[in-house]
Amino acid sequence: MKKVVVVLPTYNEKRNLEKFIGEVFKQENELPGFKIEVLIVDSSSPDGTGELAQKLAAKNPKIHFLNVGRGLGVALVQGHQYSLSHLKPDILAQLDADGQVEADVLVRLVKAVDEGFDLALGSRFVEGGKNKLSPSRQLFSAGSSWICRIIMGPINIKEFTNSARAFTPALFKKINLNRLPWHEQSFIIQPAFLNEAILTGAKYKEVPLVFKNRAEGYSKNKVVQYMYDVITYAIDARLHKWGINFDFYHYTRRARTFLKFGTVGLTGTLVDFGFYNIFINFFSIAPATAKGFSTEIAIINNFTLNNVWTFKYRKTTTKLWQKFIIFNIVSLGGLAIAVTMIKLLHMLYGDGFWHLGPISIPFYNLYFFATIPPVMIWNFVVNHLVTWRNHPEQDTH
Ligand SMILES: Nc1nc2c(ncn2[C@@H]2O[C@H](COP(=O)(O)OP(=O)(O)OP(=O)(O)O)[C@@H](O)[C@H]2O)c(=O)[nH]1
Ligand SMILES: [Mg+2]
Repeated sequence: MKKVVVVLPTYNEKRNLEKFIGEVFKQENELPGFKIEVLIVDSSSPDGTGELAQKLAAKNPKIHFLNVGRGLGVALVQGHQYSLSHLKPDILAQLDADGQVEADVLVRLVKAVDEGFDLALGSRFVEGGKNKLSPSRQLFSAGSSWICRIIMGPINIKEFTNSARAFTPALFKKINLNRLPWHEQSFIIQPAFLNEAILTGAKYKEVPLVFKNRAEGYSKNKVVQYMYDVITYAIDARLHKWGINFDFYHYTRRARTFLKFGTVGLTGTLVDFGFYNIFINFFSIAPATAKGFSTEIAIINNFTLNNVWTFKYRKTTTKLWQKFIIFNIVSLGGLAIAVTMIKLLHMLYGDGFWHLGPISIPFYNLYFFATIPPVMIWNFVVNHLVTWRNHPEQDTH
């Protein structure tokens, strides 16, 4: 009898878990010569999934339990490591525990590995596969895989982002865990694991998979963030294949807060410009007064967006109104930097035009653009270090 150990990562899946395990075990009927065991890998779910899993494991020797830190990558990698060191599997497998994937994919995955493939991939996009999600989620899953196919390769793989997989212990041991971003709290583990597996020379096969909407619980996938991760990871992997070992994924992930801040700054500039024009044209307000009001509206816009988006994850000790006052002072500092810079540049270069083919750009506009990078850096650094200063020890969970 050969043994398949299926890793089931769970985070708040109490209402889905037991039913899904039942469905996984049913697949034994279609897999003569194999016995199935499951390893539930939970990250201290607040809904009590871990307690339920421990109860199930105590009742059934084919159910195992492991608690790990947060993140899908941590759950999958440490799950398989535990499986190898404690459960002696012939085949390693993994499935989402929320029941979105029809469990019969396991039969096709295991058979493919048994036929001699090192890695079998569940895929919604091969013949027989189905994606029953909402149209927007379908676009998102198809888009992520296309980005991987084109930028990272190989082009012949149709689905990069699904968790349903089976592979040999030998392949898992060959994966370069140092290059795999498995510590990140991101679903990037799926395309990244696949990429690293292929770099080891793994023979792979895609098998059809049916993917449904969730019956219970909620999604832990953050769509926009995931898209960003997929694009930057795919570029990283492409550079690596070309022999350029620059940790693009790592650095762009670290730079994410800065990029969000820059995006907010851009919306602020548009708001400032828009209101400035509205006040002058529709309310006949004098330009200087209009600028005062439009800038303050832009400051409120930027403050709100930075608070609910850019720095949302920060645990701060200051109150909202205190942050707002500091933010205004910081913005005034930025204004002072910009005014000083323009004054200096004007003293140095005076008035004139920069001729760019048929277009002539007045120097005063060049001065304007020159102020953007230093002011943005000033605003970012001070708001990062003061306004939304992170105090992780405030986190009581
Ligand atoms: N152990 C562990 N499991 C996780 C973590 N995050 C997600 N999971 C599990 O990974 C699987 C996939 O997560 P989902 O939230 O279902 O993501 P998804 O299937 O892409 O999104 P939906 O289609 O909206 O469900 C589920 O079984 C989750 O419970 C985590 O931090 N730790
Ligand atoms: Mg899911």
